[in-house]
Amino acid sequence: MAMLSFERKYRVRGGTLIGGDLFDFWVGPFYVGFFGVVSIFFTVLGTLLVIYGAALGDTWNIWKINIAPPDLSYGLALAPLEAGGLWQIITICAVGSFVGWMMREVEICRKLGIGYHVPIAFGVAIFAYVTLVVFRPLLMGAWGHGFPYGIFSHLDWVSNVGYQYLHFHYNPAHMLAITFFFTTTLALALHGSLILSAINPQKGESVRTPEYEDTFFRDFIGYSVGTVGIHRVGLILALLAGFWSAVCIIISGPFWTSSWTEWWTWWLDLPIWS
Ligand code: 07D
Ligand code: U10
Repeated sequence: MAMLSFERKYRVRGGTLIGGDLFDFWVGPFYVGFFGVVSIFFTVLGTLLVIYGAALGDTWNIWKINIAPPDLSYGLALAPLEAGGLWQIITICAVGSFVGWMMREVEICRKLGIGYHVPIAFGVAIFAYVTLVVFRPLLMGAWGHGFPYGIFSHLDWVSNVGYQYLHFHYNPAHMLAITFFFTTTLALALHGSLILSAINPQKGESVRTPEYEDTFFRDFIGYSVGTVGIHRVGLILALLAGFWSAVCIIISGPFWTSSWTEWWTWWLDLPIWS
């Protein structure tokens, strides 16, 4: 089917969550929708505020531009614009833009009658971000605990916060998150290479069916998770990576204040040793 004729078939009105027919149209290839407008609004405003914040700072070096959150002394209050207030408004814009983007995905799913897997997956990424800049600062009593918006500055923040707990590698949830991130790349490497090996043959050779893919893994490791299954595995691994990332940072401070190496003394304290 030519691109335009299939677009005509699938681009149906309705399925919107808010506003009815308002903004229920496409601009070129992009669906707009109420949430598209919301997302673009916050993205443009947030970006302009970042540029304004950079102009207030002392560098245009892209690596060093930094929009810092308020000093801890402001607690959970609003801060003056140039003393962290910009960071606070930019954070609102970021959350508005990400959530708008996710809701736009929901509306497109509704139009197409497909599952909500994509917006749910994006929701987990948003959850990790909101944990860093909203939930943890709220629990710790100051917006100053959010991370600064800047390339080097956010790296410095990660390093400093990591060393506040002496050795962040010993954080068990951080271990899990990293394990899931790495396992996700393993799963995608296996899946991408398996698919290409079967459906991208040399000239003159035929494309192989999914049975060949199954058989490769049955011969190789005695088990195949299957063509639908590998996508379930991939999605759940990736979502758990984001989820445990959020957990690893929310427990650092609000629920565990000493070094993460010390957490492991529960092992030495087990009654079986005495
Ligand atoms: C947060 C992203 C959400 C994204 C959204 C969308 C746009 C649009 C558009 C450019 C969750 C954004 C969209 C902006 C842009 C255009 C076109 C995803 C998020 C909503 N660590 N560590 C993690 C490793 C160490 C520390 C996570 C590894 C040290 C702290 C992950 C190592 C110390 C924190 C991770 C390692 C330390 C983390 C990050 C190795 C420092 C966190 C991924 C090999 C001395 C952070 C929730 C993430 C976290 C985090 C990995 C080492 C400290 C698991 C592999 C030992 C303080 N570390 N780390 O969160 O959990 O993804 O945040 O050494 O806060 Mg760590
Ligand atoms: C493909 C395909 C396709 C198919 C296919 C396939 C690719 C076309 C046709 C083929 C695919 C498959 C066959 C599937 C492939 C599978 C994968 C890619 C990977 C899947 C992996 C999983 C589902 C599981 C991953 C699990 C993870 C990441 C979590 C693991 C966690 C741990 C090991 C624990 C880590 C320890 C931590 C964090 C410390 C904290 C500890 C505690 C909280 C308590 C427990 C700890 C102790 C008590 C300490 C003591 C420790 C001990 C004793 C050691 C324990 C050691 C362990 C290892 C557990 O394309 O389509 O179809 O078929």
